[in-house]
Amino acid sequence: MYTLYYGRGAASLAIHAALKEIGVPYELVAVDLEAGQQRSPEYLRINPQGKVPTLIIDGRAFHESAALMLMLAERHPQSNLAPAAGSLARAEWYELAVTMANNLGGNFRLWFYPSDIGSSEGDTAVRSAIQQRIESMWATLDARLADNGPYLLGESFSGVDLMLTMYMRWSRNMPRPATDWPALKKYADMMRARPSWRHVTETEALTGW
Ligand SMILES: N[C@@H](CCC(=O)N[C@@H](CS)C(=O)NCC(=O)O)C(=O)O
Repeated sequence: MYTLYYGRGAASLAIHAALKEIGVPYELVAVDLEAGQQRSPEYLRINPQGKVPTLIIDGRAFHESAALMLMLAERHPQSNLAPAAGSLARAEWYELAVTMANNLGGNFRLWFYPSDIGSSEGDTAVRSAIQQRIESMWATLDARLADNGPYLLGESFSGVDLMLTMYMRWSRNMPRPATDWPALKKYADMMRARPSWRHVTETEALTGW
């Protein structure tokens, strides 16, 4: 049994959708980030960094959304989360997961939490640099999907599509959201119609996609 500690629309979103895709039983525990529940002594005991997600697997707590996606794919090889272990498609899948976590994950963290580096939303130079890095990734991924879609791995859906959809959603209030790029817009429409995505959207009561 899995237990996912999640924040609405947060980095837990892709893992929530992945659990739904696998079809295993899981429990959800909401962490109210706005109320600061992630810094409560109880939560810090299972996640000393005070962040979501935390996934409890067989009584042990694990963190980092990309790592959790990798773990779930490994634990459920029959699921649609990743291509066969050892295949070149799996190698490509690892590359995509790590690239997105490093680039989009890192830059979005700075976008939403500028105080991590002693900056603020008013620091236009830093803000614009982060925005450019994120937009450059959208351009790369847009070209990839236009050339060889409809999914990141071409014909087959996989867990990295849940990661990308989550990151794209986070850009919805940015000056140029991911959906400004045509292939990404088509991709978002397809992914948002996916039953697992619709399920997490409803369960987490997300608005504004
Ligand atoms: N690299 C981590 C990032 C986790 C993260 O920054 N989560 C945010 C929500 S998206 C969070 O917990 N924020 C609360 C806080 O930092 O106080 C992951 O992908 O799991």
